[in-house]
Amino acid sequence: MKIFEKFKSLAGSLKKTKEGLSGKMNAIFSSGKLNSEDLDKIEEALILSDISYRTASEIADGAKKRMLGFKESSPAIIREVLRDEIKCKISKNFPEIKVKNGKNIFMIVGVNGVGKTTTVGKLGKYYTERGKKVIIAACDTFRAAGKEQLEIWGRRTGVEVISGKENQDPASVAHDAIQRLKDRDFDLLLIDTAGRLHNKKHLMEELLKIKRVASKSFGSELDEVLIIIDSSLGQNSVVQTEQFKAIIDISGVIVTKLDGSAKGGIIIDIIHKLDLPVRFVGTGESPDEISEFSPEIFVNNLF
Ligand SMILES: Nc1nc2c(ncn2[C@@H]2O[C@H](COP(=O)(O)OP(=O)(O)OP(=O)(O)O)[C@@H](O)[C@H]2O)c(=O)[nH]1
Ligand SMILES: [Mg+2]
Repeated sequence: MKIFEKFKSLAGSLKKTKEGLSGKMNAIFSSGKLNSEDLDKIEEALILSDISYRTASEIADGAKKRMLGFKESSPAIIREVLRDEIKCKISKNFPEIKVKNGKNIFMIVGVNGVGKTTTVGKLGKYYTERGKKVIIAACDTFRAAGKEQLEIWGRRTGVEVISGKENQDPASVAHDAIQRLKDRDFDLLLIDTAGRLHNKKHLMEELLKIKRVASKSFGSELDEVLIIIDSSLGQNSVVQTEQFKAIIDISGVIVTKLDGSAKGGIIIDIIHKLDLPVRFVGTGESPDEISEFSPEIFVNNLF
C-alpha cells in the first residue's frame, strides 16, 4: 500500500483542525518575520486547536530559538521551523504496535461514548484484512445494547464475537474468550469494555479485575491496553488519559472522531506531555474509517 493511501484518512480528518489553525498561521507567516508579537499569536493559535498552554509556549519558544540560527526569514522558513519543532515533540521511539506470531490480546478502555465499541469493530476488520484471525470479547455486560452493537459489527466484518449474559461478570466473559483464543487458531483477541469514569472506584476496580483475570487466563501480560479518547472533548480527553494512566497501565492511545473535530492539537499533548504513543485515529463511523497514526503526516497536515 502506498504511504499516501495508508494515511489518506488521517490527512483528510485533520481538515477541521487545519482550517482552525491555517487562517491564523498564514497571517503570521505572511509577514515573513517572527517578532515577539507573532510568537504570542502562534501560541494563541495553537491553544485554540486545544494544545495546552505549556506545550504551546514550548513550541513557540523552540521556534524562536531555531529562528535565531537563520540569517533570513520567509513564510516558508517559519512554517518549516514550526513544523519541525512540533515534529520533534511527537517523534519518540515507541516500539511499534504489532500482532506478534502466536496469541495476542488488546484490551480497550475509556470513558462513556468515546467510541470504544466502534473502534473494536474497526480494528477487527483492520487486522482481519492484514491476515490475522481475530476474535472479540464483548465485556460490556452492563448495557444489553453493548453486546448487540458488537454482534452487528461482527456480522458486518466476519469476526467472531464472544459475549456473556446481561450483567455477567465481564472478567468471566474475558476468561471464556481467552479459552477460545487458545483452543482455536486465533491470533488476536480484542476485549471491549464498558465506558467508565476514573472516579467511579468500583468500576475502575472492575477494569483492573478484567485485566488481572485475563492476564492469568492468558498466562502472561496483555499485549496492549489501549485507551480510546474522543478528540472533540479537547483537553478533557488529555486529562481523562492522565487519570486512567494513574490507575491502570496504559500502553497506547486511539483518538476518535478526528473527522468532526478542530481539536486535533491534543495529539501533541498526549505524546509530548503524557509520553504515550498514539496508535490509530478514528476518522468516521464506517468500518474502514480508521487510520494508523504518523507524526510526519500529522504535522504536514496541521497548517
Ligand atoms: N464521526 C465519528 N464518529 C465516531 C467515531 N468513532 C465512534 N464514533 C461514533 O461515536 C458514537 C459512540 O460510539 P461507541 O463505539 O458506541 O462508543 P463507546 O465508547 O463504545 O460507548 P459506551 O460503550 O457507551 O461507553 C457512535 O455514534 C459512533 O458511531 C469516529 O472516529 N468518527
Ligand atoms: Mg461501547
